[in-house]
Amino acid sequence: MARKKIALIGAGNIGGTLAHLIGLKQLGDVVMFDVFPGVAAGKALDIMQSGPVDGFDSNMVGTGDYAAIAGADVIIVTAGFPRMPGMSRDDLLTKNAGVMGQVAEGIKTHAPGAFVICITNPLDVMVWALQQKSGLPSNMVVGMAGVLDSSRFRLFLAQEFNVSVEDVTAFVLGGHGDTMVPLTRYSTVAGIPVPDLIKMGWTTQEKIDSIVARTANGGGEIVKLLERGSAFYAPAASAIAMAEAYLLDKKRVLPAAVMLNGEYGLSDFYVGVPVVIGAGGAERIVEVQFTPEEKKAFDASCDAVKKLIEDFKKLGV
Ligand code: TXD
Repeated sequence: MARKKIALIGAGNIGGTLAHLIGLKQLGDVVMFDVFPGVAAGKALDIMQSGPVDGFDSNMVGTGDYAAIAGADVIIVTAGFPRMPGMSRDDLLTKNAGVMGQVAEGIKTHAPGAFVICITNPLDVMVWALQQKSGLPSNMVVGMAGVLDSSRFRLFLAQEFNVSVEDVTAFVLGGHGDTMVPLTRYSTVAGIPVPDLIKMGWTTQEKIDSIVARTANGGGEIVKLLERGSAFYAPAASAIAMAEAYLLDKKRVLPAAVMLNGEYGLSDFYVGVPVVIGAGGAERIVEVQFTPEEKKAFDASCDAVKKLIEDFKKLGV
């Protein structure tokens, strides 16, 4: 069986880390596209030169030509501009909207059969724009944020309980970052829900509240430390988990930004919900029952995403 082909649009910090992980996990060959093709080609060659040491044979190339992504099985999009001092959210929206237009055109023309994972911020509106502009079926275009948010939540919970991260599951919904909605009653240690762990004296509600706040601000905490750029190791690992679920038809249940088509009584925009990812892309959206409090938080998160989409539409890009 021929190796799978994975195209990375954007060869920055996340793009380079994605390529390295794809090699180490032997997921397939890599094409890295960037407006700076030399950066893409340099990273591709550098990573490929680690293959003999680490034992992988992935072919990796860097390019500034969209034709090279032809026939890609998976495309991961990180192309775009980060927010710089003095830039408003609208400035970022306008700039990255333009980028998404080019990326959508490239995908539509050269790899319309791919499973597309968008990472570029502001995530929920960018993945929506990418799907709308490319015209790909919505089950084949998803956004990565929830896997990262829940991974951060799992780490902080594991540290609080002094148990392995492997035994902690976390459940988050809603938009990326600030408006993320963690459902603590569905977050567990080896199946024991967090509210029960509070009753068992393992932690307190106050500690859980501060972990939730730290998780929602997880990206900001890293930006502050790095001073130049944003998180890239955990975001890359998270997108790879989604790509693997698709390529291996694992049918994993992962939180991802997907187009709602009546689920949760909502339609026509992307927001983070649990979804089954397998060979059919986003195969099935999981609709959980909310308590009134959870419903309020989820609605507020959806309203924030919808407002950003409206702002985006007003830009007329
Ligand atoms: O959870 C999440 N979704 C996120 C999102 C977590 C962390 C970071 N998140 C966002 O991912 C971040 O706010 C950015 O919007 C993206 C990519 O982050 P990265 O750290 O990789 O950014 P870089 O290093 O600036 O890389 C961006 C690359 C860079 O090489 C540019 O030259 C390239 O994008 N770029 C383009 N490539 C192709 N086509 C166009 N038009 C283009 N414009 C810039």
